Amino acid sequence: MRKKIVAGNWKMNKNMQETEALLSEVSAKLPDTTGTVMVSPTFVNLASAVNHLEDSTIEVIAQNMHFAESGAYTGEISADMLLSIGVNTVILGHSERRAYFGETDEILEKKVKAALAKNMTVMFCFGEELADRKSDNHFSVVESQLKNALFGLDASAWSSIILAYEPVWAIGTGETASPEQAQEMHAFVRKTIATAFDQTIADNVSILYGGSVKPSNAEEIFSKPDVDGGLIGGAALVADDFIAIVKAI
Ligand code: G2H
Repeated sequence: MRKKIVAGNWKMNKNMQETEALLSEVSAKLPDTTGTVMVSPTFVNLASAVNHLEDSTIEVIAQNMHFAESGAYTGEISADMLLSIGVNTVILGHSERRAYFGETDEILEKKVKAALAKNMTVMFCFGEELADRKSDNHFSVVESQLKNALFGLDASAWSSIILAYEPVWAIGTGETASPEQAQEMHAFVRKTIATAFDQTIADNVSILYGGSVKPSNAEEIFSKPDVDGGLIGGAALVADDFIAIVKAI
């Protein structure tokens, strides 16, 4: 069965002391929830975050990883390194990785396969740019992102995949997709997966929405039948805002 998830993507924010402080506040204020709560500090603070949250239900996840096992890849992080500190879920394909670090569908397919080969869970991000939506190409762009990176996987891999639809025009802009736009795309994604694989896989995969989710809009977005929670950027950096969003699932 699919899970309800709220995940905080901290991006390149918070030094070590600030990370500890935010984790303490979030864990102290965490409400009882049937959903899964995840946070993703930067790489340098991941190991201490895992230790800090040892007695918490909050899961610590990574923002990225390299597809190679190990080797001469200066500045990169492998799946084994993440697993060795107790991190077994990784965000892949975030639009900022695609836009600023040249991550193509081909690279992402390799990363997804590398993570799954190590039994990690992948939170795979996808979404169209404003020009795609304006030209009415948003469905075909999303379909090709999913197809290129994920549709070559075995059906069994889907139990280790979480999807996150993040329309690029709504990321960090304050502009949010309407709950109807989110629902429409999430339903389309589920239908596309049902066609490529089967209905059970489509029904069981969690599809999160990301892009300027905040306390004031979370409940309405999460109330849509095909929206299973959110990937939260800016609002995850303020404990009270993040907690309010957790309460909305
Ligand atoms: C989208 C989102 C989290 P924000 O990138 O991944 O960020 O909520 O700041 O738009």
